[in-house]
Amino acid sequence: LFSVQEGVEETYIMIKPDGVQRGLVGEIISRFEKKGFLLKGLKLFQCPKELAEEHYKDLKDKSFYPKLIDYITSGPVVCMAWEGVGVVASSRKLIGATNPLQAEPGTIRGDLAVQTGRNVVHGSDSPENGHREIDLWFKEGELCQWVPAQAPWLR
Ligand code: FUP
Repeated sequence: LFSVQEGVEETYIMIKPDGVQRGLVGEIISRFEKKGFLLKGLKLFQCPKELAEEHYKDLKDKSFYPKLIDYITSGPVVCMAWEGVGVVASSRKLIGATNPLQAEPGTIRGDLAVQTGRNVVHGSDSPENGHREIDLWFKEGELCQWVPAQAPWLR
């Protein structure tokens, strides 16, 4: 047994307010846990408007932007940092297409959502954005560096 270090990335995953209100928190966390990624940070958080605007700044000019900001700030979200080999692209696969009606069955959005504007979960779209978003949503001291006991079997 050996530990694979190459290609280790981190990604920011967030359960959006509809996921929290619908009681899907455990189900969604479970999919990342079972896949074998490593949870580095986790909190329930009421997002201030300024933070939502910074997170989605690239979408500022889109017609749906004001509604998106209202949605993300409408109730608590669950913020997570996950680590693993290829975790950014793999998480996007686990999450599924932006429009849940186009998301494959077996993906989180494919199984649990219907509307693009209520698509239950966010995942960073690149390793660079993974770092940017984890820095944005977590303060120093909120992330744990740890090695799980079963690491040799997964990593
Ligand atoms: P994704 O990376 O799958 O979260 O998708 P985007 O970054 O393109 O979009 C971010 C969020 O904007 C989506 F999760 C939902 C919202 N959105 C809309 O409300 N309408 C659209 O047409 C596209 C995105």
